[in-house]
Amino acid sequence: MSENSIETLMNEERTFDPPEEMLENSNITAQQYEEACRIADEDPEKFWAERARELLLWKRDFKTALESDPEKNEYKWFAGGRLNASENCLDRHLENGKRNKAALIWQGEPEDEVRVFTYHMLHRKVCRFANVLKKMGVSKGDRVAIYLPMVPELVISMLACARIGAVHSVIFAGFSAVSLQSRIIDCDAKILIAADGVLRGGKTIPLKRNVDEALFECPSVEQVIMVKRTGDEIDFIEGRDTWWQDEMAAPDIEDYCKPESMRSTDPMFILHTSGSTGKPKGIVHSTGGYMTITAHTSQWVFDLKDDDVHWCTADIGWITGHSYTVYGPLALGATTLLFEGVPTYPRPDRYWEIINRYGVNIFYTTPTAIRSLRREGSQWTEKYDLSTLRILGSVGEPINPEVWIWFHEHIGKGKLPLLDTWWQTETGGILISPLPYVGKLKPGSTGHALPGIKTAIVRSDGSEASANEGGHLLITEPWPGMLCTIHNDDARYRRTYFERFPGSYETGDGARIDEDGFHWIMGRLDDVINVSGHRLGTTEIESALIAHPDVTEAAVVGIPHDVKGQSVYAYVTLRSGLDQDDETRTALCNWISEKISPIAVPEAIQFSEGLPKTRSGKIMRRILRSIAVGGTEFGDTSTLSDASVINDLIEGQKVLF
Ligand code: 6R9
Repeated sequence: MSENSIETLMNEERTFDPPEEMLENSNITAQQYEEACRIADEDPEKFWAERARELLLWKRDFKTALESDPEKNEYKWFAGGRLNASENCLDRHLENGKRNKAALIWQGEPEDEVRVFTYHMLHRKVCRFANVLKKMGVSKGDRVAIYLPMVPELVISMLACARIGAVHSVIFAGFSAVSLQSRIIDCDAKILIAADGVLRGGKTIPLKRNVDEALFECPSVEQVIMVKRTGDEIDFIEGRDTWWQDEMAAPDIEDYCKPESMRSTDPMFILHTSGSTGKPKGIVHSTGGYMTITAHTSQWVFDLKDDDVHWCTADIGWITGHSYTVYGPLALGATTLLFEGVPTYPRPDRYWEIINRYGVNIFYTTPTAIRSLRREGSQWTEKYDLSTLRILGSVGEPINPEVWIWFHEHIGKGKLPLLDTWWQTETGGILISPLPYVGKLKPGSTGHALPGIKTAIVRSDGSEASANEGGHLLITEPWPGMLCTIHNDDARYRRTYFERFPGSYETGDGARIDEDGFHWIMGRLDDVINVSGHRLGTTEIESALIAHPDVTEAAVVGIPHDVKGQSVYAYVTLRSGLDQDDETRTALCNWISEKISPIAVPEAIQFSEGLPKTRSGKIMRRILRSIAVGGTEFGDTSTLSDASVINDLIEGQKVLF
């Protein structure tokens, strides 16, 4: 069978209608949606220009929506326009009646630690911290690295950078010293903002050691501003380190800082991608395009109203937290919730307790979190009244239909729209997603591309795939919020995203579009397994395994096979207390044969208690592939959230063969 016919065997047929009673008050009705699609088709630039003007405060209007140079793959959004992201998220709300409403609710890991900032309070803190940065000599265009846990100072630091036009580069606090160092060096940061430690699952994890180790070889960093979180003893390096609270309390720091007038095309931040493959890329986003896509999608996809409490559980060290904890909700003047802890501590009801406590309206999370909570059982969800919820969202990896159904049934009570949103660090905001009150939902599908976003599925030779045929997912027209480049590596930017399929942006994901125009993401293309010429998406097999009542988590990889080219190797986590024996293996093989096809039946099933995941919850298949073939070299494992699972997996593999 030719390489071009990526086959997909997933045939999910259940559909769910949007709740009609909500339609009336929604930000976008079915009719408005049709109209938006029409305008966006006829004149996409006009569509985006209208959205940008409607959603943002421009200090100077832009001349053109898009200036493009396809030769260089340069796409400049809203050129000539001037704005400031922090002013858009804060100042303008002070004058429109929101001064005293909650902008940010922070729930610390300890249940009694809560801090609430009104727009007035957040504005004042951001201005003061912006003045601290200025006093340290930070100016427009300088890079500031931020290595903080999920505390309010993280949000304040980002907005303060945006206020003075400094480019922030947030580095996830779970990263090791090595990852921290390579990211700081890559962006050449002048200042580092860090904390003494992190509270996680009832423990404290030291951070300052990583800082000192990383800064051994980061000559660009002049000062380190330290936030006190755990209070643990740290080595304080006089002259280089200073305390956040001392800097903020200094008598010469004023309460107001004028927002810098930024060009729409000026870089706003750098964020390194998760590093599941190769050297991390410093994705650069520009101000006007990025702010437009985050505000736009918050308003349309999440139907966000300014009296909503919006909770995105993703860490801010990841793009989802940037766009949907910080910039999107604050640009629209809503209340955003920031949670420091983990879903299962002190009990597996933590998420549901928080939703109940703060009356959360929109809840956006990851399949990994939902899978782990599903594993704990639905009894935890039943303890709380979750009736304030209006919209549920999922992001980051394919959500298996069974997990979707569980989330929809137990949290959405069988009626709330559950939106599976597809996007990437590079895209800035959501590009493919259902809208909550428009059209049907299909569990496991990310729905249609949003108005103004054009997608295509192509075969390896660039020809368009037919309906339901899997292939490369491309975005064929530029959109606001698309990355401007890879920091310091324009050539890699062009090579990675535009070389293989000229004229389009290559996402690196495999997908198919069904006869109704719904997108089904099959996972990264490097996760596709080719068994006897049949291309099987890892997701499909994993979804089928997870649909088995005994299984809570599964990951599959391809391993070389003499006859079939590749065969399927499955890692399976069973519900607690079940027998990890050959009988269960046979049952699972029969199940796969029945649910997908005999082609997809795993050659080997290894039972495992945990899987290697990045901090953002993505399974590192590279490591699983290596373990499956008896390998012991795993390359860079610094992005793993828990490296100890590797040894257990190696032992498990040895027993199997
Ligand atoms: C936002 C974010 C991007 C990659 C992307 C894809 C996977 C994201 C998904 C999804 C299936 C979804 N991905 N959303 N896969 N369904 N709804 O996750 O950004 O960390 O850059 O990852 O995540 O493979 O290419 P990022």
